[in-house]
Amino acid sequence: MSDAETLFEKIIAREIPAEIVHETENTLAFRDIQPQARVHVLVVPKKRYRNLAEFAAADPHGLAEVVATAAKVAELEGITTSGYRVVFNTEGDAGQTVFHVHAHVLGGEQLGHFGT
Ligand code: D5M
Repeated sequence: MSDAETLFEKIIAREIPAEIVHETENTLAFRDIQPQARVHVLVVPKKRYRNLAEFAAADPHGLAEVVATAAKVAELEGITTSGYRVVFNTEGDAGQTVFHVHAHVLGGEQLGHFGT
């Protein structure tokens, strides 16, 4: 893993602004600056891992906390019943651009279906 700081560390440190919607001891949830749905929130662990693979291998309990925070965000946003999607873009083909693992929580409208 590269040691280069990402902008998410700066958001966690409150060095750059973000619209924070929820915080726990080990996670932070804030609105995506380029929303792809009416509700689009990112959930990050405060400790940095490059991607889902590194996070799952090094800290499965932390991963469970991030997923639980994603579910909490859905509850706070009022989309638990209407439905939502949780996505971890991982590396190049998935279009990961920020190499501090994050879950996208998407909902608040009918989402495009993928798969068959
Ligand atoms: O997702 C990275 C996401 O991070 C992408 O949807 C835009 C979002 N982003 C970029 N800069 C910011 C700031 N400053 N605040 C909030 N959200 C931001 P990826 O899965 O890596 O493509």
